[in-house]
Amino acid sequence: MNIGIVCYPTFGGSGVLATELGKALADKGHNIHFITYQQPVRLSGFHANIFYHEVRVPTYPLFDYPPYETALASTMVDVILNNDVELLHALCHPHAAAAYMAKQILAKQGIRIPVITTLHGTDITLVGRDKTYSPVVTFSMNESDILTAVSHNLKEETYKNFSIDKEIEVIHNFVDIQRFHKKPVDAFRKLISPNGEKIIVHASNFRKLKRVEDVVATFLLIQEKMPATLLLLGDGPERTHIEASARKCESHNTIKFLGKQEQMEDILPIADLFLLTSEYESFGLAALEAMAASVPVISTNAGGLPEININGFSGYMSNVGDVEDMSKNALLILKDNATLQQFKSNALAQAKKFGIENIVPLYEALYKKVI
Ligand code: GMT
Repeated sequence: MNIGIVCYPTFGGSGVLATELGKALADKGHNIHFITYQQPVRLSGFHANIFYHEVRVPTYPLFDYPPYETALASTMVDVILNNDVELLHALCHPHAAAAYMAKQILAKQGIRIPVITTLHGTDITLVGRDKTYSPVVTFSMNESDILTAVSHNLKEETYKNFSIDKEIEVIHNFVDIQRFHKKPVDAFRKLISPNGEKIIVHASNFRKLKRVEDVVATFLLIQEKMPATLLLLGDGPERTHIEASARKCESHNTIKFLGKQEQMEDILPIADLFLLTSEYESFGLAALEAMAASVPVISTNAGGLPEININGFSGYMSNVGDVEDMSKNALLILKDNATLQQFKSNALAQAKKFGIENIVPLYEALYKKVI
């Protein structure tokens, strides 16, 4: 099939989901056309079936806000006409609205282009719900030929917050186990933890909703009981102030900010524990990637997290903000090597349920159905 994928190219989970899906589909022989304003971060290297079409947004002195969606819809039309694209897969807001526009333009030329829209998270729960966007987001969801959500929780949230008159199919996010299930590099582990300190990792885009301050607070409580090092991966609006307050801690040398990292599969395998303290996650792709690297997860029980993290098996869950409980649970896992190894293998077993080979065929089946 010739498939157009429209997404944000950034480090956010939706960009990762779209890029990994595109790569997996390309490996299965489909032609994938990414239509976005920048090469997606995880789309490195050459693949004969993957094409990247950059959306260029010309500026003009009168435009305070260059019309991105117009440029996006026009690029979609151009790409579809010149590459025999058979369907568009949009990662919801604002891509579904632009896809609707492209679909209507092509309909006038007698060309039918079905649109599949995937709801993944903050596009719905935060941004899309805002009154400024909600009418367009609701309309474009209802006009999509097929709507999918990455968790049951997000499906329910969407029904609760929008007037949706069609079925939402749940297709969970997925992970490429082969990629993350790697042997930890001993030299790297030694560098981070020269005296065998436990390595605790968090990765996010440091938005308020991730509550990274709870990650640091949980870590400090763990550290009262055992030597540990915290690696904070990613960057975003909250990083500056969290970094400033971490510097004031007595043990600031054990908290390391590593910034944005593309090679998560090289870092995660050296970790003993992954912390995800978010106030909300529709799914929590970062936690799934950690589990695929055999890293147990201490998370909140918000949103879709209970659909992936199994309490007492792949890790533990606590109420949002309960850093005491999170640290107690972390210590339960880290208390001895046998327990840690058990949680590590449980985490991997749990991640395997979301293996790419189980999930990608579900999207393929939808594509076939809609074409
Ligand atoms: O929250 C992020 O880090 C980015 C965000 C996005 O919109 O790209 O992630 C959302 O989509 C991911 C992929 O489906 C989900 O795994 C994340 O849980 C979800 N984030 C939230 O809902 C807060």
